[in-house]
Amino acid sequence: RVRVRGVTIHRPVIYGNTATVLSPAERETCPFPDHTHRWTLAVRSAASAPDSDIVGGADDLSYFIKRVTFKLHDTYANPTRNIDKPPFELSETGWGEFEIQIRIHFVAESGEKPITLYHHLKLHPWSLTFPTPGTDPEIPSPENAAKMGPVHSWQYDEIVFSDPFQSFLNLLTAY
Ligand code: SLL
Repeated sequence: RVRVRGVTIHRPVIYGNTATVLSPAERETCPFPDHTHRWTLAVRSAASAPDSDIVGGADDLSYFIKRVTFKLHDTYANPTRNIDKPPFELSETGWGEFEIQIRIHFVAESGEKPITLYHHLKLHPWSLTFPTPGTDPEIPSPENAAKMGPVHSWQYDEIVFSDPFQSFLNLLTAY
Protein backbone atom coordinates (compact mmCIF):
# COMPACT_ATOMS: atom_id res chain seq x y z
CA ARG A 1 0.00 0.00 0.00
CA VAL A 2 1.27 3.45 -0.82
CA ARG A 3 0.93 6.61 1.19
CA VAL A 4 0.35 9.82 -0.67
CA ARG A 5 3.10 11.99 0.80
CA GLY A 6 2.43 15.65 1.39
CA VAL A 7 -1.34 15.32 1.16
CA THR A 8 -3.68 16.17 4.02
CA ILE A 9 -7.40 15.70 3.75
CA HIS A 10 -9.96 16.65 6.38
CA ARG A 11 -13.52 15.74 7.19
CA PRO A 12 -15.63 18.17 9.25
CA VAL A 13 -17.62 16.73 12.13
CA ILE A 14 -19.74 17.96 14.98
CA TYR A 15 -19.99 16.18 18.28
CA GLY A 16 -21.91 16.90 21.44
CA ASN A 17 -25.29 16.45 23.02
CA THR A 18 -28.86 17.59 23.35
CA ALA A 19 -30.74 17.21 26.63
CA THR A 20 -34.32 17.61 27.78
CA VAL A 21 -35.91 17.57 31.22
CA LEU A 22 -37.99 14.44 31.82
CA SER A 23 -41.69 15.23 32.07
CA PRO A 24 -43.48 14.13 35.27
CA ALA A 25 -44.98 11.21 33.27
CA GLU A 26 -41.54 10.17 31.98
CA ARG A 27 -40.12 10.35 35.49
CA GLU A 28 -42.78 7.92 36.63
CA THR A 29 -41.92 5.31 34.00
CA CYS A 30 -38.14 5.81 34.25
CA PRO A 31 -36.64 2.89 36.22
CA PHE A 32 -34.27 5.27 38.01
CA PRO A 33 -36.19 7.66 40.32
CA ASP A 34 -33.23 10.06 40.59
CA HIS A 35 -32.93 10.59 36.83
CA THR A 36 -34.02 14.05 35.72
CA HIS A 37 -32.96 14.31 32.06
CA ARG A 38 -32.90 12.46 28.77
CA TRP A 39 -29.89 13.15 26.59
CA THR A 40 -28.53 12.18 23.19
CA LEU A 41 -24.85 12.16 22.43
CA ALA A 42 -23.65 12.04 18.83
CA VAL A 43 -20.87 12.36 16.30
CA ARG A 44 -22.25 13.67 13.02
CA SER A 45 -21.09 15.10 9.78
CA ALA A 46 -20.85 18.88 9.92
CA ALA A 47 -22.54 18.82 6.53
CA SER A 48 -25.94 18.43 8.22
CA ALA A 49 -27.78 20.05 11.10
CA PRO A 50 -27.01 18.92 14.68
CA ASP A 51 -30.54 17.71 15.33
CA SER A 52 -31.05 16.06 11.96
CA ASP A 53 -31.77 12.35 12.09
CA ILE A 54 -30.99 11.66 8.46
CA VAL A 55 -29.18 8.37 7.94
CA GLY A 56 -27.28 7.96 4.71
CA GLY A 57 -26.32 10.75 2.39
CA ALA A 58 -24.38 13.65 3.85
CA ASP A 59 -24.84 12.60 7.46
CA ASP A 60 -23.54 9.07 7.04
CA LEU A 61 -19.94 8.96 8.27
CA SER A 62 -19.68 5.19 7.97
CA TYR A 63 -17.73 5.33 4.72
CA PHE A 64 -14.68 6.23 6.83
CA ILE A 65 -15.77 5.68 10.47
CA LYS A 66 -16.17 2.09 11.62
CA ARG A 67 -17.01 2.56 15.27
CA VAL A 68 -17.55 5.30 17.82
CA THR A 69 -16.94 4.41 21.46
CA PHE A 70 -18.55 6.62 24.06
CA LYS A 71 -17.05 6.24 27.52
CA LEU A 72 -19.66 7.32 30.06
CA HIS A 73 -19.34 8.11 33.76
CA ASP A 74 -18.72 5.06 35.94
CA THR A 75 -22.13 5.51 37.59
CA TYR A 76 -23.61 3.99 34.40
CA ALA A 77 -23.95 0.25 33.88
CA ASN A 78 -21.57 -0.80 31.07
CA PRO A 79 -20.07 2.69 30.72
CA THR A 80 -18.20 1.81 27.51
CA ARG A 81 -20.69 1.95 24.65
CA ASN A 82 -19.71 0.94 21.13
CA ILE A 83 -21.76 2.20 18.22
CA ASP A 84 -20.91 0.28 15.07
CA LYS A 85 -23.24 1.81 12.53
CA PRO A 86 -24.70 5.21 11.76
CA PRO A 87 -26.13 7.25 13.25
CA PHE A 88 -23.22 7.30 15.68
CA GLU A 89 -25.31 8.34 18.64
CA LEU A 90 -26.47 7.21 22.04
CA SER A 91 -29.45 8.19 24.21
CA GLU A 92 -29.65 7.75 27.96
CA THR A 93 -31.30 9.21 31.00
CA GLY A 94 -29.43 10.56 34.02
CA TRP A 95 -29.12 13.25 36.63
CA GLY A 96 -25.66 14.69 36.25
CA GLU A 97 -23.21 16.30 33.85
CA PHE A 98 -19.84 14.67 33.26
CA GLU A 99 -16.93 14.43 30.86
CA ILE A 100 -17.36 11.94 28.01
CA GLN A 101 -14.51 10.35 26.11
CA ILE A 102 -15.38 9.80 22.46
CA ARG A 103 -13.11 7.46 20.55
CA ILE A 104 -13.46 7.34 16.78
CA HIS A 105 -12.22 4.22 14.99
CA PHE A 106 -11.68 4.41 11.26
CA VAL A 107 -12.37 1.75 8.65
CA ALA A 108 -9.64 -0.88 8.45
CA GLU A 109 -8.63 0.14 4.90
CA SER A 110 -7.61 3.56 6.25
CA GLY A 111 -4.69 2.24 8.28
CA GLU A 112 -5.41 5.15 10.67
CA LYS A 113 -5.21 4.92 14.46
CA PRO A 114 -8.32 5.83 16.48
CA ILE A 115 -8.63 9.42 17.71
CA THR A 116 -10.06 10.65 21.01
CA LEU A 117 -12.31 13.65 21.56
CA TYR A 118 -13.77 14.94 24.82
CA HIS A 119 -17.17 16.43 25.45
CA HIS A 120 -18.71 17.75 28.63
CA LEU A 121 -22.26 16.37 28.72
CA LYS A 122 -24.45 19.42 29.22
CA LEU A 123 -27.87 19.08 30.84
CA HIS A 124 -28.56 22.49 32.31
CA PRO A 125 -29.50 25.55 30.25
CA TRP A 126 -26.87 28.17 29.54
CA SER A 127 -27.58 30.77 32.21
CA LEU A 128 -28.75 34.08 30.77
CA THR A 129 -29.64 35.75 34.04
CA PHE A 130 -27.45 37.51 36.55
CA PRO A 131 -26.85 35.07 39.43
CA THR A 132 -28.90 35.60 42.58
CA PRO A 133 -26.67 35.52 45.67
CA GLY A 134 -27.04 32.26 47.55
CA THR A 135 -28.40 30.28 44.62
CA ASP A 136 -26.64 28.12 42.06
CA PRO A 137 -26.69 30.20 38.86
CA GLU A 138 -26.10 27.18 36.65
CA ILE A 139 -29.04 25.01 37.65
CA PRO A 140 -32.58 26.37 37.29
CA SER A 141 -35.49 24.44 38.82
CA PRO A 142 -36.70 21.51 36.67
CA GLU A 143 -39.91 23.46 35.92
CA ASN A 144 -37.99 26.49 34.65
CA ALA A 145 -35.47 24.33 32.79
CA ALA A 146 -38.34 22.49 31.05
CA LYS A 147 -39.80 25.84 29.94
CA MET A 148 -36.43 26.83 28.48
CA GLY A 149 -36.58 23.85 26.11
CA PRO A 150 -33.86 21.44 24.95
CA VAL A 151 -30.25 22.22 25.73
CA HIS A 152 -27.74 21.91 22.89
CA SER A 153 -23.98 21.68 23.27
CA TRP A 154 -22.02 20.95 20.11
CA GLN A 155 -18.44 21.33 19.04
CA TYR A 156 -17.01 21.51 15.55
CA ASP A 157 -13.82 19.76 14.59
CA GLU A 158 -12.01 18.61 11.49
CA ILE A 159 -10.54 15.13 11.41
CA VAL A 160 -7.27 15.49 9.56
CA PHE A 161 -5.55 12.65 7.73
CA SER A 162 -1.95 13.27 6.70
CA ASP A 163 -0.14 11.19 4.08
CA PRO A 164 -3.20 8.95 3.63
CA PHE A 165 -3.00 5.63 1.83
CA GLN A 166 -3.96 6.06 -1.82
CA SER A 167 -6.90 3.66 -1.42
CA PHE A 168 -8.21 5.59 1.62
CA LEU A 169 -7.81 8.88 -0.22
CA ASN A 170 -9.84 7.42 -3.09
CA LEU A 171 -12.50 6.29 -0.64
CA LEU A 172 -12.69 9.73 1.03
CA THR A 173 -12.88 11.66 -2.20
CA ALA A 174 -15.50 9.35 -3.71
CA TYR A 175 -18.08 10.95 -1.36
C1 SLL B 1 -21.63 14.95 39.30
N1 SLL B 1 -19.40 14.42 38.61
O1 SLL B 1 -21.44 14.66 40.49
C2 SLL B 1 -20.75 14.31 38.26
C3 SLL B 1 -21.15 12.90 38.08
C4 SLL B 1 -22.79 11.32 37.12
C5 SLL B 1 -24.06 11.26 36.42
C6 SLL B 1 -22.40 12.76 37.34
C7 SLL B 1 -26.61 8.44 35.94
C8 SLL B 1 -26.10 7.41 36.83
C9 SLL B 1 -26.93 6.17 37.05
C10 SLL B 1 -25.94 9.76 36.01
O2 SLL B 1 -26.56 10.74 35.65
N2 SLL B 1 -24.64 9.93 36.40
O3 SLL B 1 -27.66 5.78 36.15
O4 SLL B 1 -26.84 5.67 38.14
O5 SLL B 1 -22.47 15.76 38.96
